[in-house]
Amino acid sequence: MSQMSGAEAMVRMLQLHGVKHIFGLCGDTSLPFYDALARLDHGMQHILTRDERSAAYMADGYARVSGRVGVCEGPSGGGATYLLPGIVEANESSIPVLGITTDIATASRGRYTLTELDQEALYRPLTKRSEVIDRADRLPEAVRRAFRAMTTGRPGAAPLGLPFDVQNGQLPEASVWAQAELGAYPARRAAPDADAVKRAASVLAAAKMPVFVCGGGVVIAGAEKELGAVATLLGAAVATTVSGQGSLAEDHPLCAGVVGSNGGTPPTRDLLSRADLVIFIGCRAGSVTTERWRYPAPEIAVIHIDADPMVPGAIYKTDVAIIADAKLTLQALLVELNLLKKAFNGKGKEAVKAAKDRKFSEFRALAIKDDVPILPERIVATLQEILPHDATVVCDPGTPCPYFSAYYEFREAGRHFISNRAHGALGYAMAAAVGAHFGRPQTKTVSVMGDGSFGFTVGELETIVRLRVPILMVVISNGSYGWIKAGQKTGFGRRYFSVDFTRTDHARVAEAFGVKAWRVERPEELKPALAAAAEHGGPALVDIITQPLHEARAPVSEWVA
Ligand SMILES: Cc1ncc(C[n+]2csc(CCOP(=O)(O)OP(=O)(O)O)c2C)c(N)n1
Repeated sequence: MSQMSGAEAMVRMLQLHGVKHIFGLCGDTSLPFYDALARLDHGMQHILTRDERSAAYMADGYARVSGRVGVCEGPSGGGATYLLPGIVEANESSIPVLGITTDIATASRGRYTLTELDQEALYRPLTKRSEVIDRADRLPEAVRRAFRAMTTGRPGAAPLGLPFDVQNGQLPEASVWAQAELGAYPARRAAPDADAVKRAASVLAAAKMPVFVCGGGVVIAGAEKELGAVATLLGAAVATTVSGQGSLAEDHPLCAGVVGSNGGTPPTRDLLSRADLVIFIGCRAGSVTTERWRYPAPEIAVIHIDADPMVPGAIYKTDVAIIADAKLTLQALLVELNLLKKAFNGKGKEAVKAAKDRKFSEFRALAIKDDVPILPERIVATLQEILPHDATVVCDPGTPCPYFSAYYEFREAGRHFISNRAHGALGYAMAAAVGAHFGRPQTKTVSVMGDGSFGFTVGELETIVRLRVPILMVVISNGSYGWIKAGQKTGFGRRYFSVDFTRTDHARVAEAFGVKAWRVERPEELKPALAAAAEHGGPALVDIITQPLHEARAPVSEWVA
């Protein structure tokens, strides 16, 4: 029987699952794996990063736009701990990311070996499945297990530890096989219970003003078309969470936009408050979406559709819970609703128009102002003017996330907005935008970051230049950890403490790495600079001296979520 090494088998297993890109950083325990990547003809591109945190965020951004598992890798010890933030974010955001962490040899365990770490235990509470592969001949089934875990049910992350001796061990070639469909998500969709769908249809038929609140689950399930059809039949408004943007095109007459404390505005909150039934889809109804469980009101009637059985009923008493894939459920619901032969009028169009007119007239009044420093509203409006409809915008926490959630209209359904809403760690957007570019290279990818976030991730500019990644980077420069400063202003009597830092010249930093860069201080310079940067064929960065968040009219109702 012909044999291959564990390292070779890992490469082949990734290939068989349709992996095309691996984001990672080298290490001594990874040498056999890297050698197998160097020797074999596999058609995968390895993207060398400058920090494992970035590698995991890249894999996350890649998975979000491509619909495929994102793969990142790093060595034992510091590699495994640095990979962790991105793997946790992906897991909590229901995004399949495979984290390969190479490890010391199994025989060296317990002997104070440099970089030794219990990787299985480290990741176990934070991922769908955590495993360190202890024997080369068990490697193929462990990889298959990880892919099954990541892409079925609620998608999530799965780390795989790959000890040095397992990489060098031998296994039969015949055991190396995969089911390629598990490389994409959601795989093996679960159909809804027919009785529950019937009950949901009758509850919907009795409602006067049903409103959908869609989380990330609609886009993850690729259920945008089905959602549009059901909402149109019902005439029901569709609101989204920050992660749910793209559930419906935002210029659709039924799309109310984002609700919640981060990107929601009083007009959208008022719309939601008028509902007599809320249909949550792929949405955990968490603190941000519901403004700490106040909107919608706790006594509202609820239909909840989710792939995770623990979600419906966690916060709101639920009239009908459907544990299934969102696309299949909406398809079934459309059939049931049509059988009722009823003319529905969910009052969505009028309510959405009134809410949006109010929201955008307030926004436009600020967006045209010539204030110095430049207002965040003006930055959003200018990017809206110059970017193509199919662009992907990746936002960090701070100023970018609420502003783009509230006011940027993503005019195509699907994944065009990305933010790390599970943990909101600073320093996500630059790396996630790199991953998103590799996942969908034919469209423009933009990352919008605070200057705090830029500081977390600046080293990755080298990766971006080395690989000529043509993303547009925008830095909102305000010389402070603005979100926290705003919290000190509103909740702690303006006692500003340890939130300000020196302003960096981000454009010059970028230029030193070889990135084409612009620094913008005056509003009239903004559009020409952003347009030139967006059209520039290579990596580009625009550093914008911006109104500090604590002085802005931010679409944020609570600074502590
Ligand atoms: C890793 C990490 N540490 C701390 C925080 C807490 N935090 C949330 S927003 C914020 C300030 C963000 O500052 P910046 O990136 O400059 O954006 P701004 O708010 O000024 O627009 C901080 C420190 C966080 N989200 N992530």
